[in-house]
This record gives sequence, structure tokens and C-alpha cells, in this order.
Amino acid sequence: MATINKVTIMPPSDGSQIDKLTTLETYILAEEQRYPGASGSFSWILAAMTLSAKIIASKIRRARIEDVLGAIGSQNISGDHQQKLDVIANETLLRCLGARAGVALLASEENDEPIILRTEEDRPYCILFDPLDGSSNLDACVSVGTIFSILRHNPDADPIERSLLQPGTKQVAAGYMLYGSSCVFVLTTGHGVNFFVLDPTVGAFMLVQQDIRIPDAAPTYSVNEAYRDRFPAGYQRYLDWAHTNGYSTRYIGSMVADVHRILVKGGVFLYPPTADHPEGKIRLMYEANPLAMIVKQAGGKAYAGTQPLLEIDPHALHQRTPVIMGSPVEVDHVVKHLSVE
Ligand code: FBP
Repeated sequence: MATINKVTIMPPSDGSQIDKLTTLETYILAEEQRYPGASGSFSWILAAMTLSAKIIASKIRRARIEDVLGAIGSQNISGDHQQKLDVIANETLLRCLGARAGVALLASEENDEPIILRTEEDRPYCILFDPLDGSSNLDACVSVGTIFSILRHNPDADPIERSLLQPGTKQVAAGYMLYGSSCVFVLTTGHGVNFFVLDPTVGAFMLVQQDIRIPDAAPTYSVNEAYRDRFPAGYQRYLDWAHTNGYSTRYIGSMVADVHRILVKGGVFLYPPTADHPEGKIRLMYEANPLAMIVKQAGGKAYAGTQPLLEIDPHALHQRTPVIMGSPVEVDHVVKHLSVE
């Protein structure tokens, strides 16, 4: 007989531990019971994220029918060519999250500046997100995803935008929605990682796996090896070592999809600094930090070079960072090769 926060659930007839009757909404409400006196605004925010995911998933499924594929001709602050669906996904999240009273500030990969919604004291949260990670792969029907990070708002921050610039260790929740063969919602609120799948027949995200544990080791690395000669020597040493130790490689080119595979099957994802991106390509605040929180909550590790990634003290909203994350044993192998003089 399973219980989720004192909510007793009848065991499913097929003997599996997960009752397949718990939706993301019921899970969020059960979680809220952990916090007597909770205002409920956190649950409202996650409900807005769920709604956004369903809208974006349906747009992506119909993208070629509705002719919303391709670039719109402008670039975001990071120099990425904005896809039509980047803009659609961004507007969907801004509208759904913007309507939630508990949100003080929003920040998106697609907006140069943060959006200051409410400055009153009792607006507890800031949310940062990448509306559609890997969007340059959309035309090829490759999995893409939305990544989000939730922080407590610091009303004393001056200027108020500085409330967003908190290290990854300060995240109260993080998650991603993967739009692939199925639409997946992966969430941590700091108590392990849970896995929900959208059941299109009922239009709800169903809990399919609780407290996911990343495999400790798996001989698979994920990196754009075409840039190998532009990587610092330590990364090249690691790749030489991996080649002579029977490693395989998998690289989708959508970080959220690569990290999801690693969460399920193990391995290590790397985006090292390169000659043209000496600080790395991946954005710290709304790509690396939320995925690193999820990986760590699942028993993995995350580094920026030899520094624990979540401890980076951010200085800019769209700053980039080198990334090494995944199975603890595999991350240790990479960091060891970086530390060799
Ligand atoms: P955006 O698509 O959000 O700009 O993210 C960057 C990204 O697409 C990652 O998802 C992916 O891991 C990386 O860039 C791929 O970069 P590259 O083409 O240089 O290998």
C-alpha cells in the first residue's frame, strides 16, 4: 500500500509500485502538505508550468501542419537565431507564469532583460527558463525541451534584478519538459527527482517514476567531438582515455535530451570551453543550474571544469559556463583528467 505524504493509495493490480493514478497536479498538492502554512503560490506556479508544457507540446506536435517551423529572422541576446517556436514557447510561458500572483520576476533565454512583474514584499518567487532548448533541431523532429529554475525572490535586492543572480545551490525547484517520443516532465523540489509522462488520452501528466537514481557509472560520453582540437588539453586527455577504455558516445545536440538519456541510462555530458566560447556555450542560469540540480538530486555530479557547478556565484543573467554532468563515476573520470598538470 503506497503513501505519498500520508495520502494512502490503493496498489495497482499489475503489482508495480507506481499507481499510475497520480497526476502532476495531485503530486504537487500532496507535496504542499510538507509545508504547513504554505500559501499555495508555489503549487500555482507548477500548475502554470504544467499548462505551458501541454500547450507547447501540442504546438510542437502540429508544427509542420501549422507551419510554425523555421527561424523568424532575429537573434536573441546569445546570438542564437530565434525559431518561430522559440517565440511561441516563450510567450506561452510568460503568459502562464506571469499570471501567477506569487511571481515577482521572470527571466528567459529569449528576453534580453528580466521581466519585473511585481515588486511587493510578499511575492516569493523568481523563475528563469529556456523556453525551447535545442530548438535549432526542431525542423529535424529531434527532441527539444523547456528547462526551468525556481528561486526565492529577494525583495531587498538592489537593483531588484539582482534577486535573480543567486548560485544554483539556492534553487528551491528545477525541472524540464522534454518534447520527444513522449512528453516528459521531470521535477525536483529538493526531495529527489520525479518523472511524469503526458497521457494524451486524459491530457494529464501521470507519475511514472519516483525518486529516480542516475546509474553510478556507464561508459558513454556525450560531447560535440568535432570541436575536440579546440578543447583545453585536459578534455582531450579524457577523450583519449575514454577511447582506449571502450567508451561509446551519444550526442543529440539538445542538452535537455542528452541529459535526460544520461539520467535514465548513465554516462556523462560535456560542453567544454572552446576557442570561440572560452567560457563555454551553455547558459548557467536557465540551462546548466536547473539540470545540475536535477542530476545531483538523482545522485549524480555537476562541475564547471574543476569547480562544483551549483556553487558558481553568477554575475550576469545570460552568462555561460563549461559543463560536465552525469553519473558520479564518469564525472570523476573527466575532472581527474582536468586536474592533471
Ligand atoms: P539552445 O538551443 O537553447 O540555444 O541551447 C544550446 C544547445 O542547443 C544545447 O541544447 C546543445 O547541447 C548545444 O547547444 C549544442 O551545441 P553544438 O551545436 O555546438 O554542439
